[in-house]
Amino acid sequence: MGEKVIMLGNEAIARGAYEAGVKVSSAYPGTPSTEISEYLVQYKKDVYEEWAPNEKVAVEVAVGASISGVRSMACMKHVGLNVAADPLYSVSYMGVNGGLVLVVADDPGLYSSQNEQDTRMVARAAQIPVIEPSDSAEAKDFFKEAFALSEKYDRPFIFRTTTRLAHSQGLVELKEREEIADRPYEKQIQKNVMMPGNAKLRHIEIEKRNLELAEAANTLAINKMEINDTKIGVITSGIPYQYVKEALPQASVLKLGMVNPLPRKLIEEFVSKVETVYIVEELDPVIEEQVKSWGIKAIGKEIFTVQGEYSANMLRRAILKEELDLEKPAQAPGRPPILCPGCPHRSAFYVLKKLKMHAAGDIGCYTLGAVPPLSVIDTTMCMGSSISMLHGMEKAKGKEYIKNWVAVIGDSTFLHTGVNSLMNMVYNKATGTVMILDNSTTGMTGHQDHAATGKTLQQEPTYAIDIAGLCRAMGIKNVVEVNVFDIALLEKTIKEEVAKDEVSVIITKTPCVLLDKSKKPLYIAHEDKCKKCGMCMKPGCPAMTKNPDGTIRIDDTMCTGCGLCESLCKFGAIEMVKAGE
Ligand SMILES: Cc1ncc(C[n+]2csc(CCOP(=O)(O)OP(=O)(O)O)c2C)c(N)n1
Repeated sequence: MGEKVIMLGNEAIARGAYEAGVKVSSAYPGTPSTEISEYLVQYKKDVYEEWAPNEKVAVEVAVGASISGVRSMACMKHVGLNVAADPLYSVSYMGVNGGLVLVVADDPGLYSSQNEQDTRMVARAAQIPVIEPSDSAEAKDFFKEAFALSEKYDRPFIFRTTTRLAHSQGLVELKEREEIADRPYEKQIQKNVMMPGNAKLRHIEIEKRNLELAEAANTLAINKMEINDTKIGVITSGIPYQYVKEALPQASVLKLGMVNPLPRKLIEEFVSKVETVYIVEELDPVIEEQVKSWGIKAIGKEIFTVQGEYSANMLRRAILKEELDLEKPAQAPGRPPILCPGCPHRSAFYVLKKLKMHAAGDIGCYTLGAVPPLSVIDTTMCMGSSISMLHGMEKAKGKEYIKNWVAVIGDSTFLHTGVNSLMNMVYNKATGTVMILDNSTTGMTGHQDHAATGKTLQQEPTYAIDIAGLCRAMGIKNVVEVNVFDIALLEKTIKEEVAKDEVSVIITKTPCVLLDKSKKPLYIAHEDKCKKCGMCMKPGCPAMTKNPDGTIRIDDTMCTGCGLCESLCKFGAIEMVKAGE
């Protein structure tokens, strides 16, 4: 018996990777998948792990490692799989050499995402097998199983998790690392060069492999039938299995560890043993539609939602028709999301608002520039899109139309996909202004390093991409770097750059306030000097409040000493009281 420890789902996946003998992992951060790579660092002696600039690159790195003969993986959130869709569909044809598993974390309930897409749909479209664990122990053990199956059937696998699994803890039994010998590399043009003649043959081959796998799924231990009371039979997988066991402890359950392809014979056998079949799956009716297409009567999305997370109570209500008169848990007061006190993004948005600018926004902490009191951002769609959308507006309406517009993008997002959009602006003779809000980190997902921070995932020093130099290398003449808290200079710079009939890039290089742990100055407001003009309140800093008489108070437990309020006060009512030591 190995040691038993409590682990987060993400931690257990990292442990599973270690135990499975994985040698290479590449990832781009994305909640709720980010911590897998961070936990992997503890195994750096045996596993190489890295941050890639985006998910497409991460998947390609993992495919390269697999072809060379080692077990490899890539991690991402669900929308990251869209970025990696191009290699995904083709590696499906190619298959693997060393086992290849892509961890993809879905986010039912949209805790931290821009949509609620279901990775199983993408996997089915790309004909990629999917394994889904229900708790931390399975996260580790099924992950190892995924590598064995990947090699046995020559298929890349997707390991699907959700926020609830990634961020819940459970008991895990540790095992030794399997020492997996590297598979020999063989030059196989037909398998690894996806040009039409080869791909046609591979398509036939993978259809065959998937059928074999679907047959094998009927007897795989990770697909488990639990026959109890046969009045109700539930087909489920992943985290919803836990809700089923809590709400319907007497019911019979078919718990699927592999959700693509489905084990048809096993499902038919299960259905024959029970009276009423329910299919309980969060998000899309992926299992349900297939099962019903086989002529099986089952109840699914007629009574369950396709939105958000499920719960045991929701199942009690829907299946048992229980009128649950539950005491409402105490509600915390609503707190709309806001930028942290001292966040450099606030200063940038304050100036943009003052200039009555519109911004094509992007994904990151700075998306909060869309909400009051800043309300500068008009659009946010997906990573990298701000720059290309601004370009589209200009091409639609002409250069004068975008004179009061900028694109706003973070440093990590710029390197992820923004850089391609900027190339497009230069190439296609755009005149827009792009603001790169460079806070020297991937802030939104919890401070991951990236290609311009000068540190690797293992915190080793490395070459730091020079973002300004990169923009200049594209031929952009107007590349200006500004301290974001120098609001007078920033205002002047924005006015000058948007007036130009050429592409401009303004880089506001000021580190994320949470990165800099040094002691900062503190500011206080002098009530006697305060004229209640409200200027200092405009940027919406959470450290600033009004006294009952309308004068200003600064909460010294929240103030981070950025000085934005002081620079806005014309009456000397805000003063630095404690300089950094
Ligand atoms: C395709 C994709 N991958 C990952 C994410 C998760 N994610 C959201 S914002 C972001 C990057 C934020 O960093 P940055 O652009 O530097 O802005 P900051 O949050 O630091 O202001 C990431 C990785 C996502 N939403 N979409």
